[in-house]
Amino acid sequence: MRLSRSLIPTLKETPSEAQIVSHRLMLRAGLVRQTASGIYAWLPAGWRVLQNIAQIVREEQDRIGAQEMLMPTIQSADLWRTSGRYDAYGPEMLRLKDRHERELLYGPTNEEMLTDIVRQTIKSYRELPQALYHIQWKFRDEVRPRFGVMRGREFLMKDAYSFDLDYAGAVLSYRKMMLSYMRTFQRLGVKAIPMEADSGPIGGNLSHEFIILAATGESQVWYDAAFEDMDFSGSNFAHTSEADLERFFTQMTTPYAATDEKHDSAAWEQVANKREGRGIEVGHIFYFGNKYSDPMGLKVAGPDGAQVAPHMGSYGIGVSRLVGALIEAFHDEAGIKWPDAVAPFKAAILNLKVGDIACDRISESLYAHFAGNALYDDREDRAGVKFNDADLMGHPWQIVVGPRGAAAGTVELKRRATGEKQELSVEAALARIG
Ligand code: P5A
Repeated sequence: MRLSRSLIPTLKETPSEAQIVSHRLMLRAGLVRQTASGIYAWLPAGWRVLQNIAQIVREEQDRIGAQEMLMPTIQSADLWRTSGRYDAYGPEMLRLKDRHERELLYGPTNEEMLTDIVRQTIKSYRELPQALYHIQWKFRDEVRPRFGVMRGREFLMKDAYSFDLDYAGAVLSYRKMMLSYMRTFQRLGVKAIPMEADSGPIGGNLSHEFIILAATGESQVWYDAAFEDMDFSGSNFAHTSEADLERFFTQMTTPYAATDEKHDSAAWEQVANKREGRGIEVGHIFYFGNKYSDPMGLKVAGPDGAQVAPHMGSYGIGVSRLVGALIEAFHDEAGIKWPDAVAPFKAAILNLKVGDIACDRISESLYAHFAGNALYDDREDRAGVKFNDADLMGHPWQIVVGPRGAAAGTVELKRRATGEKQELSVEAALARIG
């Protein structure tokens, strides 16, 4: 993208409505704009980040055999009456009426809808297990939308649903999903600790939240320092056997970790290396057995011919919340420091003298080289403005093309994460970026 023709409205001033750093930086870096309370438009750079995160989530869901689909945002109230949740869900649910006075709602989650689809399509235990997911907008009329996209009213969630014949199968599905989540967060460059959690309006009796540590997090967390030393990088869990999965699950759930809701002072006393802090909930998984299959009449023929209600679980990742959470984890005073895996652009090309033949030639050829994955700052602005904006936007690499270097065929390459700068030939710079 050429910055002179892009809608990336960076701001010099700190917007006064933003209380936390990620919200401030999202507005200042031109990633989002609020269009109504708790509702955001994703501008081009923000949308690219959101899609990059969604793609990593998608790949890790696919890796454990979950199937991607897409369900609508608008759902019928009658569907929710069949599970008993239409009234129970309360004022967080946005209720609508169509022109025929039929009651609809903007989906806060999709347990009912998928249970109904599976009820109509799956008849035998031979078709189980099934795991399905979609990445779709949700609406929850939060009392206090705040912190930008972290607690929005409309937000993007990856929600997956599993259907198994029995408890043992459902536990396996749950563990696979936990594994997939750990791999997802690992790829995003953050450490998310699974913590035992209450299941709230989703229901069930086995539930874990995935919490990223951050000073501005909404949850108070208590955890064992053992989590700080855990590292899954380099491990390949693609074909994990049942026994491996059990070992992994035990490893992830044995050290103490809890949020306010589940904190147990007696158990906490026993922890040798205590850590406390604030955290952001980026994912939440649930096993809830027959909570939906029973009332909604989802049954399949079991091996002995008897009709059985499948055991279900649901598994959420806050895709849009993760954009904020990642910025909380990766920033400095100057702006965002995107991890390579999610950055909107791999590199920024800073042409310090637009109109200079050598600067223009090198910048244009670099721009062509990145084939859309670079932001070319071709504005006729001062160098200082370009440096500040590039730091603010957080591209992993900055390639600075100035007249003196350009005449000699060199550029300055800056790594945003470390601040390290090098004067290199164009070829060497490209080789370094890889
Ligand atoms: C699991 C998938 C569910 O809804 N049903 C389908 C289950 N779980 S959850 O914990 O309520 O939500 C899953 C994740 O979505 C994110 N999230 C939000 N993100 C931004 N703004 C919000 N208002 C919001 N509410 C939930 C969280 O990351 C949560 O873990």
